[in-house]
Amino acid sequence: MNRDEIKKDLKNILSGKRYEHTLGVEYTSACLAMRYGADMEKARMAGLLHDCAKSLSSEEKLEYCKKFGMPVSEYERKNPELLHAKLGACFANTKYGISDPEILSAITWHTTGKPDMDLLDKIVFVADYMEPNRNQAPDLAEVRKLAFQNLDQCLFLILKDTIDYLAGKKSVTDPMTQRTYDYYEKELCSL
Ligand code: DGI
Ligand code: FE
Ligand code: FE
Repeated sequence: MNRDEIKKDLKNILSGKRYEHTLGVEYTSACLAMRYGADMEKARMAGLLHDCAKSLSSEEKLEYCKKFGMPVSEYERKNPELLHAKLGACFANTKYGISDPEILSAITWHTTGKPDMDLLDKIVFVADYMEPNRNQAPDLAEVRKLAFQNLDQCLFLILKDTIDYLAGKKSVTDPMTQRTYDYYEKELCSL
């Protein structure tokens, strides 16, 4: 599908708010790609599709994982919401015809991050958190400024705030979110 066809489909399957968020992540990913010299078209496409599996119920998510033969960790089984990222990459590939591994990787890791992310992974991760329609998260002004100054420091601040937020909700942090945090803590401290 081309971008217009993808947008039309997303408008149909996502709620109005989620669709607006999706467009926000598309634009913000494009801006960060301009700043850091990433491929802008890939950034836009990854931003556009990152939440394409978000509207499925938890049961449907688990069902599709089975269908795609996608392994589900113990933690994901308890928090199926997290699966929208990996499933999003499956749909980007099978339903929307995206085969570019960098785009699929950015969609896959947009919620938890992962250690040693590629530039496009980082861009979509950060854009998802700070796109203009977001207004709940702490430190948003600082995150938005830092995003254009130092992408790794920005990434680390988001991970820290996410882990603090989850601790406040008494939720357990996904092992991958924690590994990502630990990796970037080490990396930034060794500079
Ligand atoms: O899909 P979005 O809402 O746009 O954003 P997202 O894909 O980053 O998902 C955000 C939610 O995911 C937010 O409520 C925090 C949650 N999240 C991120 N890391 C973890 C997590 N939730 C759990 N339970 N564990 C995590 O490690
Ligand atoms: Fe998401
Ligand atoms: Fe999102």
